[in-house]
Parts: sequence; structure tokens; C-alpha cells
Amino acid sequence: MPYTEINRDSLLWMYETMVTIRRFEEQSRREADAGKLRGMHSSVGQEAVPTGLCAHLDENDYVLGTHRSHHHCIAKGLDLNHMMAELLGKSTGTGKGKGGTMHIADIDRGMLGANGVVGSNIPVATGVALTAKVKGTNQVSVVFFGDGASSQGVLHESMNLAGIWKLPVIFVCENNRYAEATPFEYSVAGGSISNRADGYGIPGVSVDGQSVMDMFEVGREAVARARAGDGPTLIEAQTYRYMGHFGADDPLGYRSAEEQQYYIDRDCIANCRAHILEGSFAEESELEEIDASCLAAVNEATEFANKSPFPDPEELLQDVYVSYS
Ligand SMILES: Cc1ncc(C[n+]2csc(CCOP(=O)(O)OP(=O)(O)O)c2C)c(N)n1
Ligand SMILES: [Mg+2]
Repeated sequence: MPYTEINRDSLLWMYETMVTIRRFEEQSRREADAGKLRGMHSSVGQEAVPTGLCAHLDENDYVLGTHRSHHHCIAKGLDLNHMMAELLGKSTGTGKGKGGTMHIADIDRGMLGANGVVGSNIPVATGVALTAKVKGTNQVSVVFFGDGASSQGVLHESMNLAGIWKLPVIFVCENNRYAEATPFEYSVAGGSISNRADGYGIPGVSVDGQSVMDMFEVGREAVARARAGDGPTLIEAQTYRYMGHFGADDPLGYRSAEEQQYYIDRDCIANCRAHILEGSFAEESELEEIDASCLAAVNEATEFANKSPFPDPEELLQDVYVSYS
């Protein structure tokens, strides 16, 4: 794929964002292994997908995620300290510690929420796009979801409405080849998710989700299309999660070591690093400085989160959607 508009600043931002996500996820895993959080779904391996897309968004645009959403939140610019605190259930977290890993949201930064109910954010993002269109705000709504979620009826209803009303929504399927232990080949009829866009008269594109440069190109076009009022795009990003579904499962129980290695050999961070160096966009030493600052930021967030207090039990029923009093 020809890379038309990727300048040094964009490339370095994307490299930094992906390294930050990787370090954050490794640390989250350690915190989970130490028993400080539950239900952590690692996004290691999938960093390029939201990074290449979010490079085209500003803070007024919206992102909606899934149960596996730490990478979406970081790519949308959420504060690492408050994210890590949310994971550990602390009062300084994005949701004051009541949401946890699967429900991180920061409305001020346009992250309308991760969500543990598979597929549920797809129609919400479509409604958000409808609001933007009716109000004429020029905002774009991006929803990430998995290959498993792609067979939920709500995606099809949403693509239909977004198609007829030309809504500024981008449907991004992260096809990491598995829904828990169920392989994509078993659960997706027709062998392609992007082809499903044809039925709704909207563009559907399959892209190498391990290449942040490819994601950037496809994202640029989809965001421009949405902003121009030309309607939605369905992006199927071919990617892979390196870890188990949620940490406690052994992925080698349902996939081969050779398959895992195939994707690890095409790692998005190594791939971007090579692209930067080969194109002389930066020196090795500059990348090392970025690596060090990403690690330092994650370490700082971990310290902040661990030192923060748990919410007061008196606050249990505050800020919750439904309470019994
Ligand atoms: C409506 C609903 N059904 C089932 C589940 C249980 N569940 C949690 S994650 C998951 C698999 C999702 O797979 P996919 O959409 O491919 O996302 P990935 O985990 O690969 O990121 C399932 C079935 C759920 N959380 N919500
Ligand atoms: Mg999946």
C-alpha cells in the first residue's frame, strides 16, 4: 500500500502510542496476576488498529469500545494515571473506581466507554453519529468491535441505518481471528466481514491491522469520508491477540504455536520501528528515548494507582445508573 501522507510527527506519535499501549498492557497483566484486578482482556498485538485510526481524530470526535479496550482509550488520549487507577478500583480512576477494566470512559476526551456486552456499542455509536449529523457538529463517531461481535444483529441494523442516513460513523472490526476460543473460520459465514458492507451500499475494506501505516491510510480515507457527509465505512482490520482471551485461558488449547509465531513475527511495533529507521524519519537513539519515556509514564501511572485510595463505601450508590434507595 502506498503511504501518501504520513509525516514524521504522525509516525512518531503512532510509534509512541503503540509502545505506551504495550507497556501499559504488560503492567496491567502484572497487576492482574498480583490479584489487584479481574477480567483483564489484553490488547497486546492489536495496538496498531486504534492507533492508525485515532491519528485522524481530534478530542471532539468520539470512540466507543469493547471489553478489550485499553488500547482504544490510550489511542484516544486518555490519562494513564486515571486509567490505571480505574483498573485497580481506586477513587482516582476515570469512573471513580466503579467501572474497572471493561468500563473505562472519559466523556471529556471523547471516549464514551468500553463495554462488556459484546456488540452493544455498535448501535450507540450509530446514535452518536446521528446526533452529530443532526446538530451539524462535524464530529465523527468510531466504534471498535471484534470478529465475534460482527455476527450480532445490531451491526447489520446499524450499517443499514448509517447507510441510508449517511451517518458519520466508522465501524472498525478488529478481526483477531478468535471470539474466546471460537475461530473466525467457524463463526463467520462467507469468510469475510468487510464484504458484508456491500449489502448496505457502504464501503467495506479489509486491511493489515498489524501495519499502523496501512491503518493510517485506511483511517484517513474513512474519516475524510465521514466528515464530508458521505457516510459510514466498515473496516475489517486483520490482527491478532498474542495473549489468551482474558488471561486465565491457555491459547495453545485452541490454536497452534506456529500460528501465534506467524503474527508475532509481523509485530506492529517492530514493523513501525523498521519503517521509521528505513525511511530515516528518526534515529535509533530518538526511538530509544521514546521507549524510555513510555515506560516511565506507565511506571508513574502504576505508582499513582497503587497509592490512590479505594472509594469510600459511603459512595457505593453515587454516580451509578441504577440504585436502590
Ligand atoms: C452479548 C454477550 N454475549 C456473550 C458474551 C461473552 N463474551 C465475552 S467476550 C466474548 C468474545 C468476543 O469475541 P470478539 O467479538 O471477537 O472480541 P475479542 O474478545 O476477540 O476482542 C464473548 C462471547 C458477552 N460478554 N456479551
Ligand atoms: Mg475476536
